[in-house]
Amino acid sequence: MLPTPGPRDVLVVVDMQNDFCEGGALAVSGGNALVAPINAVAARFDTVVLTQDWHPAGHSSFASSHAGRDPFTTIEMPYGPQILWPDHCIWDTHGAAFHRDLHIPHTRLVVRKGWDHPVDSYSAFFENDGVTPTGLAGALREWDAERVILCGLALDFCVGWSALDARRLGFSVMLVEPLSAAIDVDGSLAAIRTACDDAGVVRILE
Ligand code: VGL
Ligand code: ZN
Repeated sequence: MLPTPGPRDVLVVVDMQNDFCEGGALAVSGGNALVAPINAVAARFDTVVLTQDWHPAGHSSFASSHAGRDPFTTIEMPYGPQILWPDHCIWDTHGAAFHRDLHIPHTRLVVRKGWDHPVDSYSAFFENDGVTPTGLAGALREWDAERVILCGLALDFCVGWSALDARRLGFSVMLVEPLSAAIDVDGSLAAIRTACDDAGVVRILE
């Protein structure tokens, strides 16, 4: 069960965008069904942050940017291994827009990530090079946040990586699994659960 939110709790709703929901370019099964319960939970929090995956056309994380490469295969980037994805969340397209029924009018901050052509960004805090900040850590510190509660898409990538970085930054972290859905490529779901458990992320299971 999610505890009653306190004033130093921040809900981070990750990538609830058309391309990650059914019918989208990188659809995560179960995405649409999360919208209503996320709206309901968000209404209980004073502070809500949304993240938005936001890529330029031809982004380096797209398989289509690498001749002969298929989506869901891995290549070596200067910053390490990178899964190649179908083209998705291209800025200013319908796919990059938030789901039309996502309704969190008191959202305090929207963090866009993945906008830099050569570097992908799963985490809401750091790009996939592990060092380039998005700015969210600074905002949370300025707000004197203590605990970060995460949900959204996809559990095994952007939600999970954000949870691990939030722990690394010293926040208490909860990942709400019933308000998240996974892509699950090559064991990615099991891997992120293990990593979260090892890092002290509290996974809320119901
Ligand atoms: C995501 C793959 C590529 C996510 C974003 O939101 O989990 N996954 N871009
Ligand atoms: Zn992306």
